[in-house]
Amino acid sequence: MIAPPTTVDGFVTEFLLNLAQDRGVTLQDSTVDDRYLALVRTVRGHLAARRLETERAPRERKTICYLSAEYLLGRQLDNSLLATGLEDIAAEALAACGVDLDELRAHEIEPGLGNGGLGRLAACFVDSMATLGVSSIGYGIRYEYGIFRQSFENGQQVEHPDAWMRGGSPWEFPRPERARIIRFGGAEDGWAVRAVPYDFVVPGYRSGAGILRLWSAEALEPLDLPAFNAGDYERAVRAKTFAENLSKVLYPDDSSPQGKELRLQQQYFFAAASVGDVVDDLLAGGGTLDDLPERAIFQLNDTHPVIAVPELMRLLIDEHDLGWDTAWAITQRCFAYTCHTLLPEALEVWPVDLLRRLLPRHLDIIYRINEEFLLTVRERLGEERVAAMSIIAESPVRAVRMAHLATIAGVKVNGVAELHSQLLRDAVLPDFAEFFPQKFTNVTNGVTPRRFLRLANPALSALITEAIGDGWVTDLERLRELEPFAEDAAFRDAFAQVKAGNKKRLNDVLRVRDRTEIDEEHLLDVMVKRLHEYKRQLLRLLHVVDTYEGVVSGRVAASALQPRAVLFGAKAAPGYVMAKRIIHLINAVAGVVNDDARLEGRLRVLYPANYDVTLAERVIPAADLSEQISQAGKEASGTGNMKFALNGALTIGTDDGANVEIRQLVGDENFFLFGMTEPEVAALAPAYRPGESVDAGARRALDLIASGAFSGGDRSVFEPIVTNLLTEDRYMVLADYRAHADAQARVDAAYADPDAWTRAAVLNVARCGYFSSDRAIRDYQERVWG
Ligand code: 26W
Repeated sequence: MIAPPTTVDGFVTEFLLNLAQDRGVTLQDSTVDDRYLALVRTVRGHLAARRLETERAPRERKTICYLSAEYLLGRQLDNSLLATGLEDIAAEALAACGVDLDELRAHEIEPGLGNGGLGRLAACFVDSMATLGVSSIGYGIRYEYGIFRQSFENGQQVEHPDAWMRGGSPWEFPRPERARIIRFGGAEDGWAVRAVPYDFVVPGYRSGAGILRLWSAEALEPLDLPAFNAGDYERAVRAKTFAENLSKVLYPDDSSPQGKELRLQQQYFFAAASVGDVVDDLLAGGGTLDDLPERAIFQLNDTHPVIAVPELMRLLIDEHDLGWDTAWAITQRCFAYTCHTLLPEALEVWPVDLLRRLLPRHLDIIYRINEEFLLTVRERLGEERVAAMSIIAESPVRAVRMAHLATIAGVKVNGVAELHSQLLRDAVLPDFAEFFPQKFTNVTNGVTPRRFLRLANPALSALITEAIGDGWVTDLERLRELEPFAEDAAFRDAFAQVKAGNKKRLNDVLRVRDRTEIDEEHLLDVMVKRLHEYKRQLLRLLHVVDTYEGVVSGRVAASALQPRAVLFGAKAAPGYVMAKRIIHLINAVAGVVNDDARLEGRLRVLYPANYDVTLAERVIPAADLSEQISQAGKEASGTGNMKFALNGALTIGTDDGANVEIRQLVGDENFFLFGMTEPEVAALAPAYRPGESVDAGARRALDLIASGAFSGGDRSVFEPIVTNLLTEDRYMVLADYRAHADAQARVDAAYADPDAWTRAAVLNVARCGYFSSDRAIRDYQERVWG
């Protein structure tokens, strides 16, 4: 094999060669784009070599096939340089050429092929599997347009297409020779598209590699030539346009499925392509179908790929002539299901009518699986449990409950944090937990320490490495060794300086992308995540408004405020009207508060548009305070919460999701807990009357919003928000208001002693090593993949 360059000179040569051969330019007349693409080529050569090396190594028995409709990857350049150990060589080589590496870094458009937590988790997991040397392949969809780009016009969200591939997609390897045909419909009304895979090499840190295989949809025939020749140009490309629509755009809905036909087509498209790919590989390698469960496991990232279950049955029965029982015995050992939600409305169901039209054979298979399953339910638990456990829901329309199908077919079912897994057993799927007690397990989420600590926070990484060596990058529990340094004044000083430096680094990007900045002396208070009512951005905002009202009404002296910058980052699903109204309100409050001299600049609200992985990498290391304030029992896990704690922010949070485990690890004294617990929420719910006992501070905030103070005197703009809180308040913002405000007061008091604050921050870092996605993957190996 041709060894890629691992010296500065070799790197220079390769880079210049790529400029000349790929871009057809010399260094002198190259554009940033040319230089960026030539650099990617150079680095990609190392990734390819790594991949080949990994493939030649003796195969592990079982390959983990991670099926996910979303991968929120973030930029690739820095991670690739880190993983291959080329960081210093590339920096020196480019410097020698007079090329600005930072400019090339900034040139990369991140592939945003996911909505939020679920998609980012998938990206962390493929990183960890590659690093741990787990034989793995991630399967997904190569969306031409990822999560929309968000801008604000008059404070309101506007969505723009995310053309992330404009300028090419230089990291991927097209694999047209592995293309497959995917068929939809029945015998009479059938149609088909071609699924073409594009491989991204997922480099492990310093060794190993996995691949991410993303499917792109193409028409079987690119052009209807007779139609073209007849002058009907529209009809000539109709089939092509239709086929390409399948992988055209990521659905921007987070947590509320819309039952759209195209979405089901996307799901089947990538699930079928992936299952077929794995089975072909097995047979090509001399394996037999009986070997499949020993050789592969399909990990279902939520219900989006669950149609893979009947697809494997169809493949085994219709194309490989196995009998039903043999096929079912194999299938039942090949899948495992991870649930990522607790919201009932996020559990996917597909109308039977739609399935009958699009995938009639699969519907038949689902019916038979259900029939046989319900027979045993009837026998063991009695007729009265059948309706609740059926895969088929009868109302409001006949529909397939994908979570039931996944649970029946899976070897294991897991939630994503201790509390979530418990609620999954007790509240979401209680009948199934009783029927299959041994199936249910927990794997608490994790995040990759490479991207979210080593790369995002270079200064803290250097400080940690100086103190305890660099083993933490692949063994994050070693952060424990930092604990004694919390008592070391010089270390605390250095730590505080790192935080200050990270605020400067944040400002470097905020100034360019948003023409704004934070005051580097302010406590940086951050709430970044998708905009959803259950996450309760409104709870944070009401307290901001209450604080503002206190000063302008003269009850509180501005000089008494702990200076704070409150930073929000969030996209709303385009059809989620209330979420968009909340975005409008945040921007409106920011406009008024930031302009009011009476606050003496001690309270600032920032809302940079288009929060994405790239911005997260700057915001998280700079944060002092992490807002994790969902209604208890609603956030399955959260992963931002882990990233903040690992970067030395303290959490203000409810007893929800993985917050529970973070608090247990860092200790109560290093965490600002507030609010009702999940059992308290459940107990209050039936009798909750939000308007009846509104806290005085919340009342002042609501009145000020209702008065039109943030809408130029127009009382109608935000009236629906106020009315909703006072009459419905589904997520009990008002019930938790006082507890939240009091916790914020505790934050202020704690921040007034900077040294004590820093001590707590150091302990957060030292005690959160558990939240590495490496640990999560090991847990999957032990508890799920066996
Ligand atoms: C459109 C239907 C739909 C339904 C659910 C789309 C997306 C979902 C996801 C399950 C939502 C999601 O991203 N869940 C998040 O998963 C993270 C990773 O496990 C958790 O940390 C978050 O708490 C959870 O909200």
